[in-house]
Amino acid sequence: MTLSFPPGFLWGAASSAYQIEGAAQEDGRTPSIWDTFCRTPGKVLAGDTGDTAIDHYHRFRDDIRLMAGLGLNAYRFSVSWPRVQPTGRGPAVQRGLDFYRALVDELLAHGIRPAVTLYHWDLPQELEDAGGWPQRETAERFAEYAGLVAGALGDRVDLWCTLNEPWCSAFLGYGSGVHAPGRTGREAPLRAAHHLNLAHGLGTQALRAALPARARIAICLNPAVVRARTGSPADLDARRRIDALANRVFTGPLLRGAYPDDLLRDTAAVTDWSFVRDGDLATARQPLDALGINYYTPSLVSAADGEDRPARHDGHGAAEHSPWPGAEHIAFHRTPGERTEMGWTVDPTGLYELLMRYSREAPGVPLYITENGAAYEDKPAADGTVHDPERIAYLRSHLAAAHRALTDGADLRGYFLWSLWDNFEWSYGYSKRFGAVYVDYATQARTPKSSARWYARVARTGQLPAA
Ligand code: PNW
Repeated sequence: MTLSFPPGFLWGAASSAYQIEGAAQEDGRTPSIWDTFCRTPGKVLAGDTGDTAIDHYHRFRDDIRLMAGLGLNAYRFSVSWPRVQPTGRGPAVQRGLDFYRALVDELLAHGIRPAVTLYHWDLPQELEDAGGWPQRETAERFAEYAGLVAGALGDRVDLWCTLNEPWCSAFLGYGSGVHAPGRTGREAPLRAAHHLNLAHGLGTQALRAALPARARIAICLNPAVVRARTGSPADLDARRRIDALANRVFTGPLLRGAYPDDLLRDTAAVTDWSFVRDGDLATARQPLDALGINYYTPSLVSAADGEDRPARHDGHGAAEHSPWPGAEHIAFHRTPGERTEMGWTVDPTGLYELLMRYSREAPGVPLYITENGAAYEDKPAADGTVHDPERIAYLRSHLAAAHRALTDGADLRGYFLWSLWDNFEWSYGYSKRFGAVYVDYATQARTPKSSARWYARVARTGQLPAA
């Protein structure tokens, strides 16, 4: 059966600055924590960096033409903080802002709605040197930066996202250390999470002050779908603890203005939370115009003592350090079923569950799927075409799950495929391909895969055909 999506539904794709732009040393851009991390031996597979990436900085006009040819009506990209404000402080660099204005103009000229993410993990290195996200000042600097970008793009962008996946910034960046800046610790990720919540609040205030009333401000979370291996009280408690550290550590402050009591109890041996100052939680809880949900795969946990190590939060190797402060004893298990090239199980029901959960927890707040997609081992055939039926099946099943959530009352407004092009996949470098468009990194040639053509048809018609 063909499934119809509502008129006005956004059909987009998502990307982030460091993963696609390249031009790392051009026009006044300075290093971010990812430039530094990539130069630290052993952190990124094969020593890959985003120095050139897919050279989108120079090829954006062609890239947008291709996007328009695929019939997309929205595009989510991120602004590189060190391109706009190289030291993380002080005035903006005009050439940096000019790039994003030109990009936005090109999108609008092709009828594509821009959705801007302010922070997709590329903190200016100078701010990390001053302490990074575990320090309060970083949240204040973020609000200032948000105001600069809003001043430059506010007349033509009406969809804004403050932070992308603050869980990854806090817990992979300062807990397990598999993401930049590669620090490990137990209290540091919780301090970072708090300052990210504060940054969202202060940043939203700065955006509201600078943007016209029609602007819509959101945050993009990667909520974990946490399943317990058995129904035993111990396994259910493991699920509760991971849910607190993965999800409610953000949605508590953002939606309710408080950290959950069970989280405070679970982490009492790690921190006294004295870095939370009066008023911070009220600041974090700003009215949200939308909530972005990034979803790839669920997690399966048990209270058992770590026989079967996590496949999921490991960077490209085995994480030596747990990203779960106070819950290090909890075991993560491989979920049953078919897997993508990341080793992530294909489980569209997880997406349905998230959409229904956040419909309940954030009543009245429109939802967007701001990332969803899969990596597969794509290879061009002899005639140069790239055939990726697994990706089509992945997208189809997840769009069907999204449709089911719509039918069941979720206020879902759009879907952004991760990602339009193959790109720099963080600690995996260029070894994992998430694109609907194949990129030959030697020539920078772009070749739409069969999934791009399939998705284009869905986007153009608003109809999901039966398999
Ligand atoms: C997200 N984890 O990253 C990001 O927003 C994208 O930039 C990225 O390319 C995409 O998903 C695919 O990985 C994640 O270990 C990276 O839980 C790691 C995790 C989650 C999300």
